[in-house]
Amino acid sequence: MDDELLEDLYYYMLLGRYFEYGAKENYLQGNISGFLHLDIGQEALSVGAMKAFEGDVFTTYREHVMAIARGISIKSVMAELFGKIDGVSKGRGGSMHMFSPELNFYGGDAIVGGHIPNAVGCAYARKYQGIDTGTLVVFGDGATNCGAFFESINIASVNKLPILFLCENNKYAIGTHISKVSSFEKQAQKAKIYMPTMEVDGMDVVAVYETVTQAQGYIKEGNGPIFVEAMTCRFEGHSISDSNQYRSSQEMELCKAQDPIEKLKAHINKDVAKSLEQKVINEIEMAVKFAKESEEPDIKDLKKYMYTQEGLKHVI
Ligand SMILES: Cc1ncc(C[n+]2csc(CCOP(=O)(O)OP(=O)(O)O)c2C)c(N)n1
Ligand SMILES: [Mg+2]
Repeated sequence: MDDELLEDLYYYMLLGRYFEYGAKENYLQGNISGFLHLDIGQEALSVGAMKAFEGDVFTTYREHVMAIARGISIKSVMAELFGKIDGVSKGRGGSMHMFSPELNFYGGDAIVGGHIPNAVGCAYARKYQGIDTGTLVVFGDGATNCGAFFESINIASVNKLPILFLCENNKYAIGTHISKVSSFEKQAQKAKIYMPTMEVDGMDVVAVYETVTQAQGYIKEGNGPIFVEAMTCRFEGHSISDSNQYRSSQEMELCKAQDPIEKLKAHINKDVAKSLEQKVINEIEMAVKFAKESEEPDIKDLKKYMYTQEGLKHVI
């Protein structure tokens, strides 16, 4: 991998990490309300996958960093968290609903596993249209216990749909350890009778980038669906209101020792790393300022955008 790409991956992981720090701080100050699921620790997966994959993307609710790595500006992601009109979803979606049809990014879903059938429908449409770039759907380990997941892998397999199922296995669904709700530690076990599966270290951005590139190559050749499982680890509680007390300090130490940003930093020129960090800090400050200064949506527009409008033309 060349230095330019490595620096780009590093920059986006750092931007994502500082974005989440900014979001957390502003939530605690009362500037952001509603749900907030932070991606701190899981940036390698979010950035590696978004940078590698070219087609349509459906994500989980833990999606700020994916939205940013996909190309949505940090100003409009931050303004969305603040519920302001300059937000990417015009302040109507919040943390779990970043949506940009221009970037083929159909965002998160508050219903665990609910977006997986939507992504399968999109892959079906793309196959019908003769578009081969494929659809990427990202979901957690917990989502693989939903009926919708099993129905989706079955339909994708029987129709040989161009879809990449990417499981973000952080071993927890809120505070429930995977061993209590899943017969398998590795969720690929559930998919492998339907399609080929791959496993990747989700704390290594280069490995994620390369694996997703390879998996996209497979679906582009018309082979049908593929399942990738990325083993990862979140550094914070499930959401801002979860104090993470169900994980021991020893478990957290092991988790943080795998910090994907620190791992990549060792391969980045020191001066470059330093200047990127300063750039990121300035950008986040500007994004917060932008979000604070942006207007609240007008109450008279409450029903606007509820039914089909311009944007949806890009989807179908
Ligand atoms: C259908 C449904 N059931 C339950 C919930 C509550 N809930 C929100 S997140 C979550 C855990 C999901 O865990 P996982 O899929 O592993 O994703 P992670 O948060 O670890 O990224 C649950 C049970 C929900 N939002 N939707
Ligand atoms: Mg999980």
